[in-house]
Amino acid sequence: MMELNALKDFIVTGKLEEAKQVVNAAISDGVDAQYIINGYLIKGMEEIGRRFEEGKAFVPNLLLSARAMKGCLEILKPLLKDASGASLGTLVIGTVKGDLHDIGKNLVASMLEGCGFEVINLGVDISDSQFVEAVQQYNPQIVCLSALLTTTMNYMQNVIDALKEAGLRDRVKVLVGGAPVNEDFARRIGADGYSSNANGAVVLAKKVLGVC
Ligand code: B12
Repeated sequence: MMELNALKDFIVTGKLEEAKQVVNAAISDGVDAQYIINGYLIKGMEEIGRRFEEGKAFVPNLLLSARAMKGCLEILKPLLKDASGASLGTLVIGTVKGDLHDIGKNLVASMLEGCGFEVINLGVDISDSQFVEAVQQYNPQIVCLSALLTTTMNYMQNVIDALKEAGLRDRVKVLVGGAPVNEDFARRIGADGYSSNANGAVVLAKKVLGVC
C-alpha cells in the first residue's frame, strides 16, 4: 500500500511510467480499479489543479499530469467492464465546442461503458451540429455533454437548442457535467440531469432510462 500512496504524487508531477508501474502493481495485488481512480488518480488531478490556481503550476505541468492520468486510465479501463455483456442503452458523449478538456469526460465514458452502456465518444471541441449528426446516426437514448470552462459551459444550451430545432430533443435525455456545471445550471438550460462525478453519471443514466 506504501507504493499506492506514491501514485497521487506521480500524477501531480506527471511521471507517466512510474504511475503506470504503481497501477500495474496494485492490480496484481488485487486492488479495485475504482478505488485506484477515486482514491489516487482523481486526487492527483485535483492537487495539480489547485497548484495551477495558486500559480504554482503551469499549463505544461497540467499536460504532463493529464498524460500520466490518461496512461493509467488506459490500463484500468478494461477492468471497469461489466461481465454480463448486456447493453443498457446507447449513449453519445462529447466535450462541447471550444473546450479541450477530456479526462473527466473519458472517465465518465469508461464508467458508463463498464456499467453496460454502449458509448459513442465523439471527443473534444464538438459543435452543436456534430451532436445533432451523431444523434441522427447512432440513435442514442442519452446525450452527455461535458465542459470544464466557464466560457464553454454555456455552449451546452446551443446543443440543446440545436437538438430541439432538429426535432430530436424528445428522443434523447441530455445529461450534463464538468467542474463549473451544477444542478441549477442544468435545470436552467433544460437538461434532464446533472452529476458531479463519474459514479453519479452512471446512477443518473440508469435513472433517466428507468433501468434501476
Ligand atoms: C488538466 C487540465 C487541463 C489540461 C487538459 C488535458 C485534457 N486532455 O483534458 C490542459 C493543459 C489542456 C488545460 C488547458 C486549459 N485549461 Co485546464 N485544467 C485542467 C485541470 C487541472 C484538471 C481537469 C481534470 O482533468 N480534472 C480531473 C477530472 C477527473 O475531473 P473533471 O474533468 O471535473 O470531471 C469529473 C466531473 O466534472 C464529472 N464530469 C465531467 N464531465 C461530465 C459529463 C457528464 C455528462 C457528467 C454527468 C459528469 C461529468 O465527472 C468527472 C469524473 O468524476 C483543471 C482544474 C480542475 N480542478 O478542474 C483545469 C481548469 C479546468 N483549466 C482551466 C483553464 C483556464 C485552462 C486554459 C484556458 C489554460 C490556458 N491558459 O491555456 C486551457 C483551455 C484549453 C481549452 N480550450 O479547453 C481552468 C478553468 C477556469 C474556468 N473557470 O473556466 C481550470 C479550472 C484551472 C483553474 N483553476 O484555473 N487544462
